[in-house]
Amino acid sequence: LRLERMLRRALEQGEFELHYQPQVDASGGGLVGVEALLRWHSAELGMVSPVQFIPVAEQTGLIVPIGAWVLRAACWQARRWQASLGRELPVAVNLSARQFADAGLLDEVEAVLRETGLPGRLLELEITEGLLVEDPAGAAETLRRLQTLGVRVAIDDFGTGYSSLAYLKTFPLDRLKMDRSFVRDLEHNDSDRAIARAIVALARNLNIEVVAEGVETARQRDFLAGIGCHVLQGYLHGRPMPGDALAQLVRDGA
Ligand code: G
Ligand code: G
Ligand code: MN
Ligand code: NA
Repeated sequence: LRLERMLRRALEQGEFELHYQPQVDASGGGLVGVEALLRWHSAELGMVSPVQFIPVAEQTGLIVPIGAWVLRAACWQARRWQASLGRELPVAVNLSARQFADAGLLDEVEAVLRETGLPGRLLELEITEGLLVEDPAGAAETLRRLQTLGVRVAIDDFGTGYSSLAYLKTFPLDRLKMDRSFVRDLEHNDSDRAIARAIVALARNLNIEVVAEGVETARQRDFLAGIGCHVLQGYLHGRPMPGDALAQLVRDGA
């Protein structure tokens, strides 16, 4: 309850900030986009991890206004990059189940794109697989409408939830993010290598791009590039960083 009150205040006081983690092309290594990750600098608590406050925000429903802030801030940032860097940098935003189910989501996305002037194709929404399984009909309709806005959709943490492989062909999905639990032990674990290969093969056959998460070593990178994974994200290529730092990275040649 205390945290709920503090989260509400955080939104009013501007204590939230977005950091952006690079996503690079697995074959060339160039920057192809970023994932926006929420940070909370609490006046009282200091830095609080989203792992701690996102669940509270979800339980209390505060994730809806917080998520709306995230969406707007990320789109403005991508728009500013487009203007200042002279190049397009797609931004991926995490959506919680509650936001995805919210009746206002589509109007909100449409309004933010209009307000910022960001082309829909430069916005990607990350959702988890569970939410497709829970309400397939509703999800299909929401995804279809997002697609008409040009907004891309990625399945986050792929392979950890209630997977139904059937939904991969049923829903209009653009990307699949291989969960970092499969990436972590790639060098030592035969099963993880087999799973990674299978995920990439499946996605490629369905024309879905694969992003590997949590890439920390050159060996993981080389293996993933070798099996045909399209995009890599992880500390090897960059930690989540403020928008200005990311712009500097691009100016330095990323
Ligand atoms: O960046 P970090 O490792 O601290 O993120 C931890 C978790 O918080 C991740 O699972 C990530 O998806 C989630 N998260 C980060 N930012 C957001 C956000 O803006 N919205 C939602 N719903 N989840 C987020
Ligand atoms: O659940 P989601 O994929 O949205 O979470 C992304 C989270 O993963 C963020 O909290 C981010 O800080 C974290 N992360 C990003 N790259 C790495 C990495 O290379 N290793 C580890 N352990 N975590 C990472
Ligand atoms: Mn994510
Ligand atoms: Na993930």
